[in-house]
Amino acid sequence: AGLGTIAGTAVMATVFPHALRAAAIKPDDASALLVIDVQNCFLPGGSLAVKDGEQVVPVINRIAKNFANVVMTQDWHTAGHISFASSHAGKKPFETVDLPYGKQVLWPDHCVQGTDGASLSKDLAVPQAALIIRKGFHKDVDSYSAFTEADGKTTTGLAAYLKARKVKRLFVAGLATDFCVAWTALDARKAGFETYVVEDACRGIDAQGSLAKAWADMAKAGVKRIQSADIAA
Ligand code: VGL
Ligand code: ZN
Repeated sequence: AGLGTIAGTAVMATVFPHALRAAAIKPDDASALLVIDVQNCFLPGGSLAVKDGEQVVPVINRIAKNFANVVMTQDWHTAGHISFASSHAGKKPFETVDLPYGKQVLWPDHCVQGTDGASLSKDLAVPQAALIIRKGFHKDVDSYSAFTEADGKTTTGLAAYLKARKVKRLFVAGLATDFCVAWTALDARKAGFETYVVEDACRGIDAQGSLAKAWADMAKAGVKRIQSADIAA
Protein backbone atom coordinates (compact mmCIF):
# COMPACT_ATOMS: atom_id res chain seq x y z
CA ALA A 1 0.00 0.00 0.00
CA GLY A 2 2.93 2.28 0.76
CA LEU A 3 4.03 2.04 -2.86
CA GLY A 4 0.52 2.52 -4.15
CA THR A 5 0.54 6.15 -5.18
CA ILE A 6 3.87 6.32 -6.98
CA ALA A 7 3.65 2.88 -8.61
CA GLY A 8 0.02 3.55 -9.49
CA THR A 9 0.92 6.86 -11.12
CA ALA A 10 3.67 5.21 -13.15
CA VAL A 11 1.30 2.46 -14.27
CA MET A 12 -1.38 5.00 -15.18
CA ALA A 13 1.12 7.03 -17.19
CA THR A 14 2.38 3.94 -19.00
CA VAL A 15 -0.95 2.31 -19.76
CA PHE A 16 -2.99 5.50 -20.21
CA PRO A 17 -0.53 8.16 -21.40
CA HIS A 18 -3.34 10.69 -21.67
CA ALA A 19 -4.81 10.02 -18.24
CA LEU A 20 -2.48 12.50 -16.54
CA ARG A 21 -2.91 15.21 -19.13
CA ALA A 22 -5.53 17.92 -18.78
CA ALA A 23 -8.54 17.55 -21.04
CA ALA A 24 -8.18 19.09 -24.48
CA ILE A 25 -8.98 22.77 -24.67
CA LYS A 26 -11.58 23.84 -27.18
CA PRO A 27 -11.09 27.36 -28.58
CA ASP A 28 -14.32 29.36 -28.43
CA ASP A 29 -15.44 32.80 -29.64
CA ALA A 30 -13.55 34.39 -26.73
CA SER A 31 -10.30 32.72 -27.84
CA ALA A 32 -7.74 34.04 -30.29
CA LEU A 33 -4.61 32.59 -31.84
CA LEU A 34 -1.64 34.99 -32.01
CA VAL A 35 0.83 34.00 -34.73
CA ILE A 36 4.09 35.76 -33.92
CA ASP A 37 6.65 36.81 -36.55
CA VAL A 38 6.54 33.86 -38.97
CA GLN A 39 8.60 35.92 -41.41
CA ASN A 40 11.25 35.00 -43.95
CA CYS A 41 14.11 36.54 -41.94
CA PHE A 42 13.43 34.05 -39.12
CA LEU A 43 13.13 31.04 -41.46
CA PRO A 44 15.87 29.00 -43.19
CA GLY A 45 17.99 31.28 -45.38
CA GLY A 46 16.88 34.35 -43.43
CA SER A 47 19.28 36.79 -41.78
CA LEU A 48 18.16 35.79 -38.25
CA ALA A 49 17.06 32.23 -38.98
CA VAL A 50 15.67 30.37 -35.98
CA LYS A 51 16.75 26.72 -35.89
CA ASP A 52 13.95 24.52 -37.28
CA GLY A 53 11.77 27.62 -37.56
CA GLU A 54 10.01 26.30 -40.65
CA GLN A 55 8.62 23.42 -38.56
CA VAL A 56 6.16 25.73 -36.86
CA VAL A 57 4.30 26.45 -40.10
CA PRO A 58 2.38 23.15 -40.56
CA VAL A 59 1.56 23.07 -36.85
CA ILE A 60 0.20 26.63 -36.96
CA ASN A 61 -1.78 25.86 -40.14
CA ARG A 62 -3.34 22.85 -38.42
CA ILE A 63 -4.32 24.49 -35.12
CA ALA A 64 -5.50 27.68 -36.83
CA LYS A 65 -8.41 25.72 -38.30
CA ASN A 66 -9.89 25.67 -34.77
CA PHE A 67 -9.81 29.45 -34.30
CA ALA A 68 -12.34 31.99 -35.53
CA ASN A 69 -10.06 34.78 -34.29
CA VAL A 70 -6.48 34.98 -35.51
CA VAL A 71 -4.03 37.88 -35.25
CA MET A 72 -0.58 37.78 -36.81
CA THR A 73 2.41 39.97 -36.07
CA GLN A 74 5.27 41.22 -38.19
CA ASP A 75 8.57 42.50 -36.86
CA TRP A 76 8.81 45.69 -38.94
CA HIS A 77 12.02 47.62 -38.45
CA THR A 78 13.31 50.76 -40.07
CA ALA A 79 16.63 50.52 -41.91
CA GLY A 80 19.33 51.36 -39.36
CA HIS A 81 17.12 50.25 -36.47
CA ILE A 82 18.59 50.59 -32.97
CA SER A 83 18.33 46.80 -32.42
CA PHE A 84 20.74 46.11 -35.28
CA ALA A 85 24.40 45.49 -34.40
CA SER A 86 25.26 47.36 -37.59
CA SER A 87 23.89 50.55 -36.00
CA HIS A 88 26.49 50.41 -33.19
CA ALA A 89 30.16 50.91 -34.06
CA GLY A 90 32.32 48.01 -32.90
CA LYS A 91 29.39 45.80 -31.90
CA LYS A 92 28.60 42.34 -33.22
CA PRO A 93 25.29 40.46 -33.36
CA PHE A 94 24.24 38.85 -30.05
CA GLU A 95 26.27 41.34 -28.00
CA THR A 96 24.28 43.78 -25.88
CA VAL A 97 24.17 47.52 -25.44
CA ASP A 98 22.63 49.70 -22.71
CA LEU A 99 19.87 51.94 -24.03
CA PRO A 100 17.67 54.45 -22.18
CA TYR A 101 14.99 51.74 -21.78
CA GLY A 102 17.35 48.98 -20.66
CA LYS A 103 19.64 46.27 -22.02
CA GLN A 104 19.19 45.58 -25.73
CA VAL A 105 20.44 42.44 -27.46
CA LEU A 106 21.89 43.39 -30.86
CA TRP A 107 20.81 41.42 -33.90
CA PRO A 108 21.82 41.03 -37.50
CA ASP A 109 19.81 43.37 -39.72
CA HIS A 110 16.39 41.75 -40.10
CA CYS A 111 12.76 42.41 -41.00
CA VAL A 112 13.31 45.79 -42.63
CA GLN A 113 10.00 47.33 -43.67
CA GLY A 114 8.90 46.35 -47.15
CA THR A 115 11.68 43.83 -47.80
CA ASP A 116 11.14 40.19 -48.74
CA GLY A 117 12.74 39.18 -45.43
CA ALA A 118 9.97 40.98 -43.58
CA SER A 119 7.21 39.18 -45.48
CA LEU A 120 5.14 36.54 -43.75
CA SER A 121 5.96 32.98 -44.83
CA LYS A 122 4.19 32.12 -48.06
CA ASP A 123 3.48 28.69 -46.55
CA LEU A 124 1.19 30.07 -43.84
CA ALA A 125 -2.36 29.02 -44.68
CA VAL A 126 -4.45 31.04 -42.25
CA PRO A 127 -6.75 33.08 -44.49
CA GLN A 128 -9.11 34.11 -41.67
CA ALA A 129 -6.40 36.15 -39.91
CA ALA A 130 -8.20 39.45 -39.37
CA LEU A 131 -5.39 41.70 -38.16
CA ILE A 132 -1.67 42.00 -38.71
CA ILE A 133 0.08 43.99 -36.01
CA ARG A 134 3.41 45.47 -37.04
CA LYS A 135 5.89 46.29 -34.31
CA GLY A 136 9.41 47.61 -33.85
CA PHE A 137 8.83 50.40 -36.37
CA HIS A 138 10.12 53.19 -34.12
CA LYS A 139 13.79 53.57 -35.06
CA ASP A 140 15.03 54.05 -31.48
CA VAL A 141 12.87 51.48 -29.66
CA ASP A 142 12.65 47.72 -30.16
CA SER A 143 9.45 45.75 -29.60
CA TYR A 144 9.61 42.02 -29.02
CA SER A 145 6.11 42.14 -27.53
CA ALA A 146 3.03 42.45 -29.71
CA PHE A 147 1.47 44.59 -26.94
CA THR A 148 4.03 47.05 -25.57
CA GLU A 149 7.30 48.34 -26.98
CA ALA A 150 10.60 47.84 -25.15
CA ASP A 151 10.31 51.27 -23.49
CA GLY A 152 7.64 49.59 -21.36
CA LYS A 153 4.96 52.15 -22.15
CA THR A 154 4.27 52.66 -25.86
CA THR A 155 1.33 50.44 -26.81
CA THR A 156 0.70 48.79 -30.16
CA GLY A 157 -3.06 48.92 -29.57
CA LEU A 158 -3.40 45.13 -29.56
CA ALA A 159 -4.85 44.79 -26.04
CA ALA A 160 -7.55 47.35 -26.81
CA TYR A 161 -8.37 45.60 -30.09
CA LEU A 162 -8.69 42.19 -28.42
CA LYS A 163 -10.79 43.59 -25.58
CA ALA A 164 -13.07 45.37 -28.06
CA ARG A 165 -13.49 42.00 -29.79
CA LYS A 166 -14.34 40.41 -26.39
CA VAL A 167 -11.35 38.05 -26.52
CA LYS A 168 -10.36 36.63 -23.13
CA ARG A 169 -8.08 33.68 -23.97
CA LEU A 170 -4.92 33.83 -26.07
CA PHE A 171 -2.97 31.00 -27.66
CA VAL A 172 0.49 32.15 -28.74
CA ALA A 173 2.58 30.46 -31.47
CA GLY A 174 5.45 31.40 -33.76
CA LEU A 175 8.99 32.75 -33.51
CA ALA A 176 10.95 33.05 -31.44
CA THR A 177 9.86 31.30 -28.23
CA ASP A 178 12.36 33.12 -26.03
CA PHE A 179 11.95 36.61 -27.49
CA CYS A 180 8.82 37.76 -29.28
CA VAL A 181 6.61 34.83 -28.18
CA ALA A 182 7.66 35.07 -24.52
CA TRP A 183 7.47 38.86 -24.29
CA THR A 184 4.05 38.77 -25.95
CA ALA A 185 2.79 36.07 -23.57
CA LEU A 186 4.10 37.94 -20.51
CA ASP A 187 2.39 41.15 -21.63
CA ALA A 188 -0.79 39.22 -22.39
CA ARG A 189 -0.87 38.13 -18.73
CA LYS A 190 -0.23 41.73 -17.61
CA ALA A 191 -3.19 42.81 -19.75
CA GLY A 192 -5.38 40.21 -18.01
CA PHE A 193 -5.70 37.53 -20.70
CA GLU A 194 -5.71 33.82 -19.94
CA THR A 195 -2.58 32.85 -21.89
CA TYR A 196 -1.36 29.62 -23.44
CA VAL A 197 1.89 29.13 -25.34
CA VAL A 198 1.72 26.23 -27.78
CA GLU A 199 5.23 24.83 -27.41
CA ASP A 200 5.45 22.71 -30.57
CA ALA A 201 4.09 25.63 -32.60
CA CYS A 202 7.12 27.73 -31.54
CA ARG A 203 10.89 27.54 -31.88
CA GLY A 204 13.52 29.45 -29.89
CA ILE A 205 16.78 31.26 -30.56
CA ASP A 206 18.31 30.18 -27.19
CA ALA A 207 21.10 32.74 -26.84
CA GLN A 208 22.92 32.32 -23.49
CA GLY A 209 20.20 30.33 -21.76
CA SER A 210 17.39 32.59 -22.95
CA LEU A 211 15.02 29.71 -23.72
CA ALA A 212 15.02 28.17 -20.23
CA LYS A 213 14.75 31.63 -18.66
CA ALA A 214 11.80 32.49 -20.89
CA TRP A 215 9.89 29.34 -19.86
CA ALA A 216 10.65 30.04 -16.18
CA ASP A 217 9.47 33.66 -16.48
CA MET A 218 6.32 32.56 -18.29
CA ALA A 219 5.52 29.86 -15.70
CA LYS A 220 5.93 32.41 -12.90
CA ALA A 221 3.55 34.79 -14.68
CA GLY A 222 0.86 32.11 -15.04
CA VAL A 223 1.35 31.42 -18.73
CA LYS A 224 0.20 27.89 -19.51
CA ARG A 225 2.57 25.73 -21.57
CA ILE A 226 0.67 23.36 -23.85
CA GLN A 227 1.19 21.26 -26.99
CA SER A 228 -0.79 21.53 -30.19
CA ALA A 229 -2.35 18.12 -29.40
CA ASP A 230 -3.95 19.71 -26.30
CA ILE A 231 -6.13 21.88 -28.54
CA ALA A 232 -9.41 20.20 -29.44
CA ALA A 233 -10.55 20.29 -33.03
C1 VGL B 1 12.69 38.58 -32.66
C2 VGL B 1 14.88 39.06 -32.20
C3 VGL B 1 14.77 40.26 -32.83
C4 VGL B 1 11.56 37.60 -32.54
C5 VGL B 1 12.56 39.78 -33.29
O1 VGL B 1 10.64 37.64 -33.39
O2 VGL B 1 11.57 36.79 -31.59
N1 VGL B 1 13.85 38.23 -32.10
N2 VGL B 1 13.60 40.63 -33.37
ZN1 ZN C 1 13.44 42.43 -34.48
